[in-house]
Amino acid sequence: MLLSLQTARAGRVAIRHGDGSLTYERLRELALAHARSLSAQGLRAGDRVAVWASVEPRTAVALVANALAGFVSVPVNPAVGERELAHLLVDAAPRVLVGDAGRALPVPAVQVDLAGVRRAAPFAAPEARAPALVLYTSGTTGRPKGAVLSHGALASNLDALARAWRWTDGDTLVHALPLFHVHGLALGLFGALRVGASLHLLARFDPARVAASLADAGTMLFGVPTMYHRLVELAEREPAAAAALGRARLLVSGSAGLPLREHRRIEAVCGRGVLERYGLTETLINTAVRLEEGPRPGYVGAALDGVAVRLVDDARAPLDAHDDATLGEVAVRGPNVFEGYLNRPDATAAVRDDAGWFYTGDLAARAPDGALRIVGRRATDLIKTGGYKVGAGEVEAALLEHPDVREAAVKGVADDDLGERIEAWVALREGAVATGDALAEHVGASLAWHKRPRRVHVVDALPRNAMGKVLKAALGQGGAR
Ligand code: MLC
Ligand code: AMP
Repeated sequence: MLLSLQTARAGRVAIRHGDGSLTYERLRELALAHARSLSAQGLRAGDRVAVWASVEPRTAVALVANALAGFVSVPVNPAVGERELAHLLVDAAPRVLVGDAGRALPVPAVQVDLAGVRRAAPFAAPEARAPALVLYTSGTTGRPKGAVLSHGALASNLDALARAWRWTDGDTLVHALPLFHVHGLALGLFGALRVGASLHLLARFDPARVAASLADAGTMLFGVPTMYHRLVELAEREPAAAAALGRARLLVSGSAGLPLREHRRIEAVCGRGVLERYGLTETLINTAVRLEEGPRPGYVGAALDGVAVRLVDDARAPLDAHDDATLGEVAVRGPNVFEGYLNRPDATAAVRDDAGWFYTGDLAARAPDGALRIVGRRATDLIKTGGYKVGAGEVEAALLEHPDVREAAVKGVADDDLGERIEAWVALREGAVATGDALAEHVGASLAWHKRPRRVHVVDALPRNAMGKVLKAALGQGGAR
């Protein structure tokens, strides 16, 4: 069972948010009551339920309710754009949407009742292979795909992480991540609740608030590199923030590589290093630096218990090298690997072979002890910005939908804060007057806010080779305004 919520000590706080908190008992009671109300509306285990993933306790109740009852959660980014939301609702076809989307949608809306005190009967535990989550993730082109993750994948992965980090019910996790991706939802929310820890759910990431929460009772922090970058900038100015970071038992970074420079700055300012772990939406977490090892800047650790990791060449043949130099694509097999993409057997077959190996697209070297060093990825059209994966093709398609745009090309540009920042180059139609800012807004409204280009360069024409293919490497190399 993914979440039982019954093993925590009496009175233990599961979730603290603002001035309020929910104990484990109360969370279970509210979640069971909510799940029973969905059953009364005819929902059955295996049915999909969209959850408007605003960061607040009622979202946690909805997600926990689905996990307890076997309904499949499809979390929705509250900053989702219209085009992306329409695609998700058609593709996932949820029976209901839980939460307040603030607009009329072609799916019945249901609210979580936080006031009721009704005892509701528990549900039979879902099977290990039963789907628990559908998480939407971008590819290089096309619309986002729904990765289906099972109860067993989540449970086994969280147990392996708990062992790697000695994560226990004595911990308090400071949580400032979105609740619609693996990092904040699977690891942060479900992970904390599975081990019986407390979760301090912050409404949004703000470095000062994170530091205050660590200074208060937090023992561990999960963050993306952009968050650590902003935290170290604060800690270098404010000794109290540095002390708060230093007090934490465990600082973990993932979703993108934490640059060596930031590792060193953090250790220098607070005397504590950051452990990295490496994962994907489709595989959950594959490798992690263990607590006993201590920080290991540049490395994401060795395979988690139960997970098989190998490096393969371009023909997907395994490479034996453990020399920290030979590069191969990371392939993964184990109970953590997803069930496939919803409605997309073609896309699933492209990334997972018949023997169950999942091909990540990430390039890495392997040290003699098995620790991986991620050095890049195969597809340059995949951008990681602030820890979010964004396909260049998806942003280009959104730009091309704007009536003023004739051609568009998008790429990631190195950025100290975001890792990569999305930039776009567009040529306008005859007589069109759209500004770069207006086009960026258009993408934000159509897709999700984090997918908007931070800068749109309006140019006369895109650089192309003799075959007519856009030369992305040449973008921004002069000529572009
Ligand atoms: C938001 N804003 C809007 C808006 N939506 N303004 C106008 N219109 C809209 N529709 C506002 C916000 O309120 C905010 O304002 C401002 O825009 C900036 O928003 P942003 O640019 O999106 O945020 P930013 O500061 O750049 O965010 C940095 C960040 C964020 C680190 C907080 O990138 C983040 O949360 N990243 C986490 C990504 C993640 O969880 N990845 C995991 C993927 S799973 P104001 O005024 O409030 O600042 C995975 C597997 C694994 O990768 O291994 O984990
Ligand atoms: P997503 O599809 O959003 O789940 O992103 C998964 C991708 O994030 C992986 O394929 C990696 O490229 C990247 N990633 C996650 N964790 C790390 C890490 N610790 N170091 C480098 N890249 C990472």
